[in-house]
Amino acid sequence: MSDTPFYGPDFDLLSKQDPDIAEILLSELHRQQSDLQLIASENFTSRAVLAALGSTLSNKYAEGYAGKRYYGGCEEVDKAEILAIDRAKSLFGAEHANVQPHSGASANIAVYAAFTKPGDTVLAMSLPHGGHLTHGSKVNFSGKWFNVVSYGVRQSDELIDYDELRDLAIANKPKMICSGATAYPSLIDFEKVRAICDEVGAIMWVDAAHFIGLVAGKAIPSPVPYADVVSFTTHKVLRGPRGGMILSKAAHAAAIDKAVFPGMQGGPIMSAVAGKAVALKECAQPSYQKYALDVISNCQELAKGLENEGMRAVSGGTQTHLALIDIRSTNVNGKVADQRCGLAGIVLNKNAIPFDPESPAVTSGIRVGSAATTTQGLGKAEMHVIASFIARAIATEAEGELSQIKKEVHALTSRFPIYAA
Ligand code: DSN
Repeated sequence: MSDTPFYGPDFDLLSKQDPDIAEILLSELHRQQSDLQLIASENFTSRAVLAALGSTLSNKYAEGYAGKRYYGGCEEVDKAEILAIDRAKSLFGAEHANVQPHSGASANIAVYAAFTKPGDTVLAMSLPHGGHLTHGSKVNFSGKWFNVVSYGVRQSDELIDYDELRDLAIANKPKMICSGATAYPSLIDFEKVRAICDEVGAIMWVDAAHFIGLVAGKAIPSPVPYADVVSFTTHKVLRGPRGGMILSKAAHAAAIDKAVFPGMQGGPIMSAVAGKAVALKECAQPSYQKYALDVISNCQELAKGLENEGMRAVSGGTQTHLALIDIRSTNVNGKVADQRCGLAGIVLNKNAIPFDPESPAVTSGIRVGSAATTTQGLGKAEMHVIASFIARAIATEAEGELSQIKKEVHALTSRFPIYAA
């Protein structure tokens, strides 16, 4: 296919063998290239990572760990896993790394398995205040199997209330305290959380999925020196392959490794493990450190732009890669805003704001992130253009105007090509 230089000869082969799937791959590439990707948990991984993902390592079963596998023929994949582990330990200054979790949720299941038993009490951030399903939602294993007590943010400033957290910890004596969220735009005070964990004898677990890329780029403080265990995904700001990872103190290494395999997973996805190694090498470059700083400044600019358009950034702005926007001033709810933006070629998600009067399926907010657009090369000026696109899209249900915005979105993204020839 002449317009798919990115995919190369293997794509030509696929096009002949399975045109249906080839067409989907092509359409998805075009969607990612032309629309604005503002989902805070997404990014554009490098071609080098994609090459590792699409490699023959996908064929290999490697249950166990390097040098202690349950299958023969693991000499080469062992090398990839050892490189990934060494790079993770070096990048984050961690005593131990497990690079096998298939996803963030898988990594979190392993953390529960390593440190708790069903029925134990765990303290974690409530989902409506920005937490995650695996932090105790009643529809998730965490909420079904554990006694999860939730903490939230203060209504006055929408920041974590560490006094409330300490009071809850003293009252409930949790086995483990989880910090980390999917929609919290501010930094977490890990020193304070460590002090609370020490006071009540709890394991300190940080689910760093959202912000670990900013830590890797040395743009925000690291939880690694404080936490017993840090879990995360590798595909958000970190810009690696879809997958998970766990860092821990050396004292917890055996428990973590046993919890991942054979506790929770069988064979690791070795192509993804190799992809993680590639991404970690990229993250150690000075250019990635600049990227991480740019992600934050772009997101701050986007939040300012949306505030200039009359919307309100939760907690007054952002110190990270994501902003949570209260859009009640527009008289449009999150669900409708999400749909209208989608029709205008702006991909974001509706999101509950703290103390949201609307249901989780409707919400009063949107969440925007700058990881992907920053990879694409957009800067501060473009963030203000994006804010005006979002404001115009939310304000109209007219198909003509939404199509017009989409044209302008595509004109903008065409100036910042990704995965180009
Ligand atoms: N689904 C991710 C997010 O969008 O934040 C969290 O796992």
